[in-house]
Amino acid sequence: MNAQFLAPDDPKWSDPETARFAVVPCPYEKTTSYMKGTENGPAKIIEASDQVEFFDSELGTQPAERGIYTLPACDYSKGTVSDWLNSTEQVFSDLFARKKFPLMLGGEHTISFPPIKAATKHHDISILHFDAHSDMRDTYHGDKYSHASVMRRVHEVVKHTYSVGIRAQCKEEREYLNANKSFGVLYDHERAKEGLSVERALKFLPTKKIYVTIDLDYYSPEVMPSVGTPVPGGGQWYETLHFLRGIFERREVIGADIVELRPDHDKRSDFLAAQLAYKLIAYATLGR
Ligand SMILES: [Mn+2]
Repeated sequence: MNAQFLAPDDPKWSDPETARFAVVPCPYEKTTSYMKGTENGPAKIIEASDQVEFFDSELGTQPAERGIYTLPACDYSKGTVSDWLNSTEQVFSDLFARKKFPLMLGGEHTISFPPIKAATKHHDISILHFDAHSDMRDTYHGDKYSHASVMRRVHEVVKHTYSVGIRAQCKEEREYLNANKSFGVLYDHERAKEGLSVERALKFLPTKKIYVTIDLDYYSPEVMPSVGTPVPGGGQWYETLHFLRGIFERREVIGADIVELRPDHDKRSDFLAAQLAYKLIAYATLGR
């Protein structure tokens, strides 16, 4: 298996010194509650990236020429939750300090917290969050670092967030959201009726810089079946890309992650995740 995302064939496209983009595999899985297997997500996305074209047919450019290198996968085999979160945060803090654009591949959603926390130490950011679930329980099964609590932890370090595609939440999460006006939500029934509006999203993303976290269960299970907790409804490929491009054109996206792929026999999910990863890289080159 190739260890590099996209495996650029020209070595100067994957030189860690000059590359603009750093892909970080984070195969973290400690609290998944339904179907397990997200720890295999990063390797499968990298494997599928072999089939992604360097040329972007929408932009008419080869974003890979800006340089993409892949770090060794973070190691979660030994240690404690706080060791894993701290060591992961350090990896991203170093990348932000070196002015790289990090793209994290998960892993369960908990592992979005370390890169976001690292980002807040280098940039004033708002978070654009795609997910079927709010992930805003204060704790889940007594665990503060459960996948179901990750956005609650994010709210301890970031003031403004906008969540898209939400269609599964508990009463506590709704009350918490209603009481906090700086956390915007586009519920999935609203997306289905009114579509994704860049203008509406930007009202909740007031900072110049944005970090994007994408839990793949945001997507419709028809296009993204291989997730731990699929929920009916959800976004489609192009409507989401058009929306993302609008955000990238209006704000500076400084980093992103794609989490919760649970690979199975259905390779279309792995490929969607790999193509999405490269689209994020492509959009990040717009105007820069
Ligand atoms: Mn999630």
